[in-house]
Amino acid sequence: RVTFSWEDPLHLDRELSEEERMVARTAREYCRTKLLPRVLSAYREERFDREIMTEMGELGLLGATVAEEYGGAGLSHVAYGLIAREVEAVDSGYRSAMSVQSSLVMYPIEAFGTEEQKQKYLPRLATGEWVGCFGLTEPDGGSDPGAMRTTAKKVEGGYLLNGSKMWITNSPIADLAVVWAKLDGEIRGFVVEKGTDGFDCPKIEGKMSLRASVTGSISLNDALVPEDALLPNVKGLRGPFSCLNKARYGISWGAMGAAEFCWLAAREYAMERIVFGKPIAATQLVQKKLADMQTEIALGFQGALRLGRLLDEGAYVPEAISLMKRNNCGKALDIARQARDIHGGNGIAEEYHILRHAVNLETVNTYEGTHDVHALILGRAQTGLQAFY
Ligand code: TGC
Ligand code: FAD
Repeated sequence: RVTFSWEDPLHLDRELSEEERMVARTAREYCRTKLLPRVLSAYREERFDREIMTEMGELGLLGATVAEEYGGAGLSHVAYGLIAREVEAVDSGYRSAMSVQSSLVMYPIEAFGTEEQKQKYLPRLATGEWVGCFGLTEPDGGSDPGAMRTTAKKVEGGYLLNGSKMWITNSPIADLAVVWAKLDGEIRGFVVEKGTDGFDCPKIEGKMSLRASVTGSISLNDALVPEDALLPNVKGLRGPFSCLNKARYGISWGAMGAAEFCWLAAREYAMERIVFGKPIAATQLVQKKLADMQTEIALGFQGALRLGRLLDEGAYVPEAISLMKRNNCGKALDIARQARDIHGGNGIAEEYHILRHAVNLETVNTYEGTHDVHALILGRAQTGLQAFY
């Protein structure tokens, strides 16, 4: 007989395979024992510990869906989502590092690269020996990547890249960048290796959000890359958007992981905090907030799970991905803010972790397509009317 479980009201756990449960356990153990203890100082010091990538690589947490022959884990999209959930329960910045490597760097090389590119890059990225970044956004407006100004020009022996990219996760520590540029007016992907003349990735300092993730820009000044730097098997916006599909899907799990952490912490705090002679958990207003959190998290995970199963079936569902990315990021941000409120003044103290999650989720709600841009994607899909321009 199935009984009500307040922590897992829709019995997500029963929907998972034994392998998926095992992956989730491995990720949870690592995140709680290795990531959680270092996150406060990392956040305070605006620092990303490079060795996190090697640790994740050792556990098979990078390139979860990438084929085993290339060093990936060959797991389901659902398993990848469960990893994102556990990592983001600690910090959205750590999940960023993991999902950029997996979805935005390894995926395009696997999907659009040559056999030589796959053999050269994927095993090193899977172990975390190399770190990658993804350069799509430019300083003049990230929501409209079709308007990018970065160019590639065919020259003797390769391509000359010129332009700049902004807000690029991992770029200052990256060994390679997947850069999107217009070649004869058409968007193409290039793998640019660290050390290329004219290729620089300065760090962006002073972020108030996602401080445990390293973010930089990319500048390309007559950066000459060899002919085999081009990802040959995709042209147009479909290239970068295909990568975003994977990353946005993972974020729909990750954001709920952060929300779940905040909800559980708020419940525990409310049970113990005595005000006006009773636990605040015994007040109607607090119980309503907890019920709202529980409901949105249970629904958010079910939606992410359904989406993962669709992706595992090979369905092409970018609008459904927009729906879940938008819903889960927006709801997670609301939940983190409510959890902060339940914690009263303590909610702003770093050791409670709540405000850090809320402030991180401000970024998560913006990158990979803002909340409103995903509304416009969904609006266009149901009306057939374009509202971007
Ligand atoms: P549109 O006319 O809609 O489409 C142009 C071409 O692209 C194809 N396409 C897709 N293909 C695959 N998957 C998708 N999701 C796709 N969406 C569109 C489409 O079929 C078409 O192909 P073709 O062959 O007909 O030419 O293009 P648009 O310019 O009107 O697009 C508008 C809009 C708003 C949907 C799009 O520009 C958009 O999504 N903007 C948001 C940009 C964004 O999400 N940037 C993210 C940067 S990366 C990042 O933030 C990483 S943070 C990571 C971390 O740290 O975790
Ligand atoms: P803009 O596009 O200038 O949008 C500003 C505001 O205008 C938003 O509210 C938006 O919703 C609204 N808006 C825009 N167009 C419309 C419209 N037609 N109708 C109504 N409202 C509209 N990018 C990468 O390529 N790689 C990365 O690794 C990466 N990592 C990131 C890490 C961090 C910490 C951050 C903050 C960003 C990162 N990004 C990355 C960039 C991110 O994807 C962009 O910030 C995002 O796509 C929004 O672009 P923008 O910041 O230029 O905002």
